[in-house]
Amino acid sequence: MTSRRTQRSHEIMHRSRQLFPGGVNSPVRAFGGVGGEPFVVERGKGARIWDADGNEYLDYVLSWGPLVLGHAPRPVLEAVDRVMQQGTSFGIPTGLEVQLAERVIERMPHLEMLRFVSSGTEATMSAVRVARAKTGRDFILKFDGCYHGHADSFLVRAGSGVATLGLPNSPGVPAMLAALTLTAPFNDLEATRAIARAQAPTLAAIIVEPVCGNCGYIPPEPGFLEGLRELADETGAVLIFDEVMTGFRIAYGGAVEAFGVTPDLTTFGKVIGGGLPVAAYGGRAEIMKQVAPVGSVYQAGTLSGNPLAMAAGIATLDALTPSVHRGIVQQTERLVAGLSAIAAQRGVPFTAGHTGSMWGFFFLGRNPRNYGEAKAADVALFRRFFHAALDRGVYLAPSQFEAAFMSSAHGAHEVNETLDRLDQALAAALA
Ligand code: KE4
Repeated sequence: MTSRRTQRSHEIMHRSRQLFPGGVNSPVRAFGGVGGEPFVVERGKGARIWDADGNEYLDYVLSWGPLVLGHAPRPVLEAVDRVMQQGTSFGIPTGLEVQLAERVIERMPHLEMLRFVSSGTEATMSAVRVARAKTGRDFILKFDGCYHGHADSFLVRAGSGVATLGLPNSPGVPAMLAALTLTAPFNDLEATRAIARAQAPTLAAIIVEPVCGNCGYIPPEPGFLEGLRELADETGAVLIFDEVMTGFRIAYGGAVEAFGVTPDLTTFGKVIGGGLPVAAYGGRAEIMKQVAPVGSVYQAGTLSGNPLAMAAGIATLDALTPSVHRGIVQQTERLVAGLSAIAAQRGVPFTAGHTGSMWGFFFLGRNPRNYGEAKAADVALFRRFFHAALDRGVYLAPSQFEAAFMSSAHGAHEVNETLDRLDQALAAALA
C-alpha cells in the first residue's frame, strides 16, 4: 500500500480509462508490468518530475529515453519558443531540417543521407521497406525481445510493452506477413547464422538494437555485432542498426563509435528530437536515393521535419557536447556501481550495467545474454522494488524488461540522493 497521496491521479486515471484503452496512449505507461495504477504527471524540471498530487520523483525513465538534458532544459525551451513565433508547421522545406541533419551526420559520418519522420516506428518500418526494395527480397531477421516499434512486421517476439504484457505475437498481424519475420536469440551468432543462411536468397534485412533496451538492458557480447556485419555481407542482406534508443546515448557517435561496426542503414528517434516528435532513418546515399521522390520507394509524413521538433533536436544536440556526454556517462557509472554495491550488501542476486548513458539491472545472479535468459529474473522482487522506490521518490521504468536512462541534470547530488533512497527501497522490498 503506498504512502503517497494519489487521490488526484486516481481521479484523472478514472476518467482516462473511459477515454483510452487502459487509460493510456501507449501500453508501457499503464504499469502492467508492476501492477497498481500509474501516477499522472504534471510537470518536470531537470532530473525531477511532479505528479498531480504534488509527489516529487527523481526520473530515470526520461520519457523512455529522449530527455538526455533532463526535463524542460533552457536551451530547448528557448529554441522552440523562438521558432514557434515564426509558425508551427509548413509542409514546405525549411533550413532547420538541414541544420539538424548536419548535426547528426557530423556525429555519425557513416551517414550520407537521412529522411526525417515523426516516430521510431516510422523510421524502422521505412528502413525495412528500403531494404526490401534494395534487395528485392521479403524476409527480415530480428532478435527475440528486441522492439522496433509497432509496425506489423516487428510484432513478432518483440520486446518492450509486448514482452512486459506477455503478449503473443500481436493479433491483427496477418500470419502471412508475420511469417516473413524470422527471429533469433540476441548474442547467439551460431543460431543467427543458421537461420540467416537457410533464408539467404530471400533475406532482405537483419535489424538489431546494437544494445538491447527493450528486454531490459543487454549489451552485445564482443564479436556479435561484427558477426552480424559479416553475415549481412555474406547473405546480401541489409544490416540495420535500430538506434532509436541507443543513438546519442551509448556513445557520442552512436554504435559505430561504441563498437566499430558500420551498418547499412541506421534508425534514430528519442534524443534526436529532445522530447518532441522526431525520428529518422539514413545511410549511404546510394541506398537512400531509392526513396521517393528520387527513387520509387514511397514514404511520406505531414509533420516530418516539423520546425518546432527540429529546433528541439538542434538545441539538444548542440548542448550534448562530448564533455557533457562524458559527464552523464560518469554519473551513470556511479549510479550503476552504487546500486550493485547496495544489492551485494543485502545479498540479493543482482546484475547491472550500462553503455554510455543507457543502463539497466536485473534481479538475477548473472548477466543475461538475451531475452530468453533475462526472463529468469525475479520479476516479483522487481515489482516490490519498483513500488518501494516510487514511494521514496525514485521513478524507474515500470517493467523489468525496459532500460533506464540518465541526463545531464542528474548530477552527483541527484545520484547520491537516489542511492540513499534505493537502498531503503531494496530493504523494504526484501522485508
Ligand atoms: P516509437 O514509435 O515509440 O517512437 O519508437 C519505437 C521504437 C523503435 N526502436 C526502439 C529501439 C525503441 O526503443 C522504440 C520505442 N521504445 C519504447 C520504450 N521501450 C517507447 C515507449 C513506448 O512504447 O511508449
